[in-house]
Amino acid sequence: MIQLDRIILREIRMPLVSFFETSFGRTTGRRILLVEVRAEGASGWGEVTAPENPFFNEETTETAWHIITRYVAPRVLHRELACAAEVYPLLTHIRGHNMARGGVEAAVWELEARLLGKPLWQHVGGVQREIPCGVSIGIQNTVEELLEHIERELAAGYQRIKIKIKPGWDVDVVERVRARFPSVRLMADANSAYTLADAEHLKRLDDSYLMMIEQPLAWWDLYDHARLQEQLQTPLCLDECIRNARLAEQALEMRAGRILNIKLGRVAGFAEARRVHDAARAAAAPVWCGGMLESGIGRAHNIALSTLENFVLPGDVSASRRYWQRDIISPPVEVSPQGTIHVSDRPGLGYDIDLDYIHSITARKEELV
Ligand code: OSB
Ligand code: MG
Repeated sequence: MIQLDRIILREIRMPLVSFFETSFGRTTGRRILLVEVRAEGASGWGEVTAPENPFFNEETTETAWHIITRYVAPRVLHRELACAAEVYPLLTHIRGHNMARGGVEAAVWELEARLLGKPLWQHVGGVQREIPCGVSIGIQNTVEELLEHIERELAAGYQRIKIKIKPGWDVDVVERVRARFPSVRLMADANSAYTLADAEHLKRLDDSYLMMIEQPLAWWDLYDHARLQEQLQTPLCLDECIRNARLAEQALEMRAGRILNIKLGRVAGFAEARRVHDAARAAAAPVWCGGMLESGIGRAHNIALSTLENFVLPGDVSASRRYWQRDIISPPVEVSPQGTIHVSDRPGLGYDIDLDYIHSITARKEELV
């Protein structure tokens, strides 16, 4: 049984070591909400993965602050929870805002793991001790710069390269990357930059034998993804569209894609992420773990999630140093020369939280009791 006596919400500001650009815009620094939940004198930590602007989905750092303080905290504080898995159903009355809900939900899982003295990855049902890693490389100013970035990440050992595409930065760029790196495991992510009217253009990507094309069409549109998939040889992978396990089942049933990217925040936490994972496994579809430019706390949660059995493809979970001069956990997340992360056996998150550093970059804080 868990009974939360306090939730502490902090907004931290962290500059990225280099800008990250997707089809919807460029990010140079993050405003991240950290959630600390307390019970029995112990703390659990979570991260809200909502970005600064509502361009990925409907959420932002600001909306998440509002939803957690006003609606999430009152529903979970002081309530007798049999286990962390009970948080999700308590919050379904709140429509959408999965990342806000998921930040709190994941913190409760972490707290529960700590109270049990178990590593979070084992507590959520993980089985893999070492996870395969890829990188997501944003849109660059020139193709030469993109090729240099790819070169560097391959030298570091990463097992697959994902590049961001948008109209005007797509087929030609992919072809040049493919020509330069003929045997690299390569994929492209469009973040909803196209419509079905672009099908003929997107078909040209088939010649570059990508592992998959991620979320080319609208963030809410499974139907058109199915129409597009039937015209493409390259598998589609869904990101934005997969907000819960039922949508995952429907997507796979209607063949809107053959692969799923699972993001903890996007599906409102570990309980639903596991159900999405199980739905994909039942449909024989592989999954991998997506990223949202997380700090070390969200990153550690992504590592735990990636240890589940059907996470068979390299994810967007990579070393802290690719994002931050200094991370808020220690040690920072490191990637082996083989492009893997070794999972920590320590209880909970598996990393120490650098509270002094968090304190120094906190822009606002609220204690909910
Ligand atoms: O679509 O996967 C995405 C970053 C921000 C928003 C959306 C996405 C991404 C990434 C980066 O691809 C993944 C990462 O390195 O954290
Ligand atoms: Mg994506």
